[in-house]
Amino acid sequence: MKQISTLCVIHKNNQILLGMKKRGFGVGRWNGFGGKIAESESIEEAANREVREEAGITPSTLTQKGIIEFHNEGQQEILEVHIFYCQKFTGTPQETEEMRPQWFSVDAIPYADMWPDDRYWLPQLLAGKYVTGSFLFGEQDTILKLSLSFT
Ligand code: 6OG
Repeated sequence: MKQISTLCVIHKNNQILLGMKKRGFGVGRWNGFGGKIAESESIEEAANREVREEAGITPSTLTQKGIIEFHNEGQQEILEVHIFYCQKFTGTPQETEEMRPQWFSVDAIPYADMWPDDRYWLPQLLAGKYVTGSFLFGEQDTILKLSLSFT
């Protein structure tokens, strides 16, 4: 089974906006904003909605910048995450029930407190590349295998 999800990287003035996940999947980690697609919306609409819901800002333009598949060892389910990039938005980031947003300099991204895959692709995305790839995770969020290409 394949589950589709979105993840948006917001980049402004040499900083990126990350959210500390306060509950649910990925709790205790900094991540971009995103989540599952609701029925009757496109993937881009979902990406836009998730940024509004989780960060309290409204993207003016969103550009798709990648697709990454996540697999867990011994599990059938595949998570297909569509990566979006946003440089223009309206509003000011607000803490929500799910996320506490904070700006980080691109030179001080808190990779140690993020999903372990991020360090492999986020720098390339910030350099303007389109990211395609997959990760296989084992126990305790260890990466067993990865395959990435940047174009
Ligand atoms: P909810 O469906 O709980 O949002 N996500 C991941 N992000 C990264 N960087 N690495 C992973 O490695 C991820 N797995 C899921 C997708 C889940 C959010 O977390 C992202 C969604 O944006 C396994 O609301």
